[in-house]
Amino acid sequence: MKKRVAILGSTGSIGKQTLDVIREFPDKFEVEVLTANNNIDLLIQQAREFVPNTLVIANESKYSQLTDALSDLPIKVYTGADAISQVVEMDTIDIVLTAMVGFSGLLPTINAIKAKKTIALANKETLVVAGELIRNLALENKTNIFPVDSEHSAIFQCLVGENHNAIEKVYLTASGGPFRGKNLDFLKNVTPAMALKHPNWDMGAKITIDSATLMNKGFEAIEARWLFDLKPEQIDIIVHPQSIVHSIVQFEDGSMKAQMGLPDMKLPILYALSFPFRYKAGFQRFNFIDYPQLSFEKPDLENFKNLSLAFLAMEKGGNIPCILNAANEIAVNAFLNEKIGFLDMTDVIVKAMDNVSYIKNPSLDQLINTDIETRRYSETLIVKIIK
Ligand code: MN3
Repeated sequence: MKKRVAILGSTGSIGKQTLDVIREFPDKFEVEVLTANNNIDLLIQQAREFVPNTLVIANESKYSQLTDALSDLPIKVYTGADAISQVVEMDTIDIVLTAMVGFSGLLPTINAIKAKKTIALANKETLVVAGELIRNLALENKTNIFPVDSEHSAIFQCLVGENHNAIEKVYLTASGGPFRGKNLDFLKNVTPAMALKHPNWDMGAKITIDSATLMNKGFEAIEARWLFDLKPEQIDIIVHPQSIVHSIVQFEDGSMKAQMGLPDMKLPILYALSFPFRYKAGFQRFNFIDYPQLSFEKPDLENFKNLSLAFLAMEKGGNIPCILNAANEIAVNAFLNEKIGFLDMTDVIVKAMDNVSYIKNPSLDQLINTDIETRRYSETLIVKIIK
């Protein structure tokens, strides 16, 4: 039996790489649903190649163009953000790969879990915003969430076979991003073009900026907390510029297991789809001679304050991680549009965390409101910075 896959966000970086993986294993996987926000040309091309059961284009103004282009194929086409949340409930889906960017991944993921679908989670913001809620929902519905994020896939792979052996600590590795070793004087003049050049990983714009500020690693700490049921103090960040060791688990006897490989997202994507099996794949192999030294160092919290902000948000809990995420989304967007500087992003997030009202045990509705309120507030901060 082939696994029938729904890919939410198929035209983004992870979505495209997931289709690359599926193309390599036509006897193992089948594309059942593809969704995209705007990129209709690529979505049409993907639909022609994989002929899924159903497509969703979030942007309603592109619906008729999409249906016209595919009128010769037996594909159901829907539009709107609500449609994305609804299609994940389809009986014919075995696994939902969530590769949307930011807060938009939350509601479809919740619906997929309620429909008892296995989740391959690439949208880390879902766990940043509502980790506790998602974790409880997954336990309640007896649904597995398999990580696609490379660090979390590494931890997951280290845990296979350990059954009930407790984790003492996890070390999430970080490349350090393109500005490792730089100080605030340098960082204040960083442009979007400079920040979009990541040394090791080829990713979408939003996550590449998050990697440059180290916010991405902070998000990943929160993601790890909820995926693996850890306390904040059990999570450590270690900078490893070569991105070969993808993360490390330390057990209670002191033993450490690491998962290694060349930085290629196709590997964690395949593992999330193929678990518990490993399929023979032709991915490029690691060569020790190319990497005579693997190095490790402490993260620079003085110059990269976003990482500390994420840990602070994780420790405070409640709706603070949701505020962190929403302020960050607005700040990253403003930075990419050259409205604010690289370091201004941190200021926006700090002010939002200080000023948006705190809720200790937020419901889903309260999280949705926190997201809206934080976006609104952050936009007013950006207007002030521009003046
Ligand atoms: Mn990662």
